[in-house]
Amino acid sequence: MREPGAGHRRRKVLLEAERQQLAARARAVLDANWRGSSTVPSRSLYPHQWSWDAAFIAIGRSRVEQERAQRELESMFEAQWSTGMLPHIKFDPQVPDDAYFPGPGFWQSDRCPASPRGVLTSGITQPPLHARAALEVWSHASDRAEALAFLRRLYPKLAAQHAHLAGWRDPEGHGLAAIVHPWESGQDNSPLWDAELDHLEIPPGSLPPYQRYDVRHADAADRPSDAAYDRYVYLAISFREQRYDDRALIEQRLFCIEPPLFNAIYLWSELALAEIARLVDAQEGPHLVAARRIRDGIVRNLWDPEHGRFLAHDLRTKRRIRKASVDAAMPLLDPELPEPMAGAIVDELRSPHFDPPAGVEHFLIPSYDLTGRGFDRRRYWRGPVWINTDWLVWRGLRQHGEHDLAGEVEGSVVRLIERSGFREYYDPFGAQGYGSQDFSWTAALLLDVLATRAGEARPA
Ligand code: 2M8
Repeated sequence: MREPGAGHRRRKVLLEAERQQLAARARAVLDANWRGSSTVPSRSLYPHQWSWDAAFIAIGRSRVEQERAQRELESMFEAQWSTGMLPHIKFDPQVPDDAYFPGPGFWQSDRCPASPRGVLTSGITQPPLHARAALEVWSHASDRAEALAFLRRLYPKLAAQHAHLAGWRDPEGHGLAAIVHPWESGQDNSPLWDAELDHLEIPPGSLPPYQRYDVRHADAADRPSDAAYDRYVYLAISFREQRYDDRALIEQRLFCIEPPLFNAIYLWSELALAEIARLVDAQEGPHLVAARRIRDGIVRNLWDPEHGRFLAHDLRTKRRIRKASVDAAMPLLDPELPEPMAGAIVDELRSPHFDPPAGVEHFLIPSYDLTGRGFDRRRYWRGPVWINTDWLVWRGLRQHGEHDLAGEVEGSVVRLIERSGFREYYDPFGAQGYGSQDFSWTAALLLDVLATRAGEARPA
């Protein structure tokens, strides 16, 4: 293994004034994206509320403003379906129809009996980071009584969200949750999903004409290809015909995958749910049992001993997807991940798959294997560095005592933002920013990193 920590990647030394200035800029981004009761990920590209974005945003916001952090999560849960499913988008009725595709007219959630009255949403979900976010909001709160009341209001909704995943998304009883669409993964355009999308046959005439609006707000070279979009739309239309009935979505097996990222977050949140249950005088036991099941599912079904790495498991082909992505590092979020597995993740992050030879200026952590077929340094989820996946891995590394690598990831986060602003994603080599500008989770998670660092700098 090579010497870790090329100079440009080490933990960035920040003067207090620089830290405060960066934090003020981050807060200004969040304030500009605030819409009265929630935050848009981006004013141009994503003008509604997104599910896992809301969780990241609440985590960062809780460092500076308890009330808005709570509001962010409570607003998102107004979109929850009676099945417990938390949709991946809650639409803002004030936003014109041609501001985002696919919008509410495409999803037609109001035709589904389980959707919430008077709130238009998508019909699929996203990684369940919300219980963890709620716990973070509570733990940073200055008004503890208000934070406890917030947890009491949210707890049954969070529990229903998890019960939906356990009850409907685990057809094989693996203890894991399966996703039915790349949009559910959060890493929509990752090469991880290529083979499954290629396998989809779109019957002639089944795809209505549609207009992409994303390429009006971002360079087409940064965004998914038209061929990928056709497949996303085809899957969503097939689900719409079934009124997004989970049983049908799972049974069809059009796209049905158990990814490490989704499930590691699910586990991390289930552990948070146990803590929340304790705080609100509910039973923590069922959540600890559920967490154990998810942990066993991850270790039994997603660990590939041959490659020494976690891999997504495809329920259609019954095979693991043998590709390396940042997704594979997420089981570090489990505090009880067996040490040899945690060690294998760290070794892989330091290998040429994610870390080019010393001397080449680069930033951690590319979203996809630098040596893999399909790697693209600028295209959405196919290689660029994303601050949310960096932040998740950073938290996981710290939890496992891997402070050197955590410091390098933190250094990359700070340098990327200093060089290129609050972008949606960044070139792992040139630091150039891509996708949207003034992107909310980039700003929010920087606030968390800076606050963590300030807390550590304070004398005990
Ligand atoms: C991206 O996904 C949306 C679809 O949900 C899109 O491309 O239109 C992804 O990066 C996703 O993870 C994220 O939640 C969303 C909003 O930031 O954008």
